[in-house]
Amino acid sequence: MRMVFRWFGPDNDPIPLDHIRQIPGVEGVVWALHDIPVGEAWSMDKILSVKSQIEARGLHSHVVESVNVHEDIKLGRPTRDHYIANYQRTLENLGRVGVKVVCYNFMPIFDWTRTDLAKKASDGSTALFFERNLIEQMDPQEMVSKILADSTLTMPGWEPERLTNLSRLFEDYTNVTEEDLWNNLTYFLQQIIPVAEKSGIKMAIHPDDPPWSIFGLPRIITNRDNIRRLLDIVDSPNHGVTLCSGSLGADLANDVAALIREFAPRIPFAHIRNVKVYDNGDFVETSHRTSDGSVDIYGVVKAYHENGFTGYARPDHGRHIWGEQCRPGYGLYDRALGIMYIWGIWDALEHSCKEG
Ligand code: DNO
Repeated sequence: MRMVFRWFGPDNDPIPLDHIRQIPGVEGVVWALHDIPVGEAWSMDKILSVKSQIEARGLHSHVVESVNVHEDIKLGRPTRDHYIANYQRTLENLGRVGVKVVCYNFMPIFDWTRTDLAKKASDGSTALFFERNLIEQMDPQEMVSKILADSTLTMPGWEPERLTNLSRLFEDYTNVTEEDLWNNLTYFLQQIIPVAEKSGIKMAIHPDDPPWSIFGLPRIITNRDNIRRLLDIVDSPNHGVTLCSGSLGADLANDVAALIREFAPRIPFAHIRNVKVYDNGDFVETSHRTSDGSVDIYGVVKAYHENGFTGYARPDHGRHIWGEQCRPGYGLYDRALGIMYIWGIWDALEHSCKEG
C-alpha cells in the first residue's frame, strides 16, 4: 500500500507540502490543476510547474484526482467528441510526466453531496453530514447556495462557474435515464482506455457519493453489480475503480471488504474513510476508527492486505478538529490521524503474518 495525501495546489491549499511530508509513510500527493475549466486540455507547462513543486519537497505526483468529465460527455451530446479529444490529450501529457493513476467520476451535475459541511459532534469537532429527508425536500439551487456559502475555500466538484446555470443543467438531464448514462460512459471509456493504456495510466472511476440517485438525477456507480457491469465494459487493467469506502459505505447494503476482495486487481486507488449511518438514512463522516462509524475499517484494510495491495491509498476525508480552519473534509489533523490508524492496522497484519 502506497500512502498519498490530497493537496489542492500552490496558493490553493492552506496545508504546506512540508507538513504533508511529515506524516509517517506518506510518499506522494494527489493533485489536480484546479484552475483549468472542465473540458479543457491540461497544458504541459502547467502540469510541469505543479509537479516540480511537489517533487522539490521529496514527494511524488503519481496520482491525479480528478480530471473531470465535461457534462456534454455525460449527456452524450455531439460536442462530446471535442471534449473527449481534450481528455485524451490531457492523459497523454500526464503519462509523459509519469502519472500512474487518474481518478474521475461520472456523476451528473453534482459530485459529492452533503447537506451540512460542519455538523457538530458532542466532542466539539465538526464533519460533513448528509440528511436524507432534507435533501428530498430541498430545491437543488437552495442546496448549492447553502454549500457554497458555507465554505470560504473552493471545494472539489463544487466549481461555482459550473453550477451557475443549474436550471439549464437540470433541463438537459430531463430525459436522461440510467441506461443513457451507461451508454455515454461506454462511449467515453472506449475512447479513453486505449489512450490510458498507451500512456501508462490506470483510470480509476470514483463511485457516486452518496451511492443513490439525488434530485431525480441518474447515478450508476453505486454497488457491486454496477461495478461488475462497469468493469466488463472494457476488459483492461487500465480501467479500474477508486474504491471509496465512505461513498459506498453510506449504503449499508454494500459490504466494502467483500467489494475489495472481489475487485482487488482492478483497484489502483483506495479512498479509506468511515461514515456513521443512522436508521433514517442520514450519515455523518467520522474518525477512521472502526468503532466510531458503520464501516469496518479494520476489515477494509485487512481485505487490502490479504490481496497484497500495492496500489495507492489516501485517508480521504477527515473531521475538523483542534480548531483547524480548513477546506471541508480536508484538514491536516484528522486525515493524519486516519493515516496512522490505517498504518497501525496494516503493520499489525504484517507482523502477525511474519510471526505465522
Ligand atoms: C470529495 C472527493 C470527490 C472526488 C471525485 C472524484 O471529496 O471524494 O470530489 O474527488 O468524485 O472524481
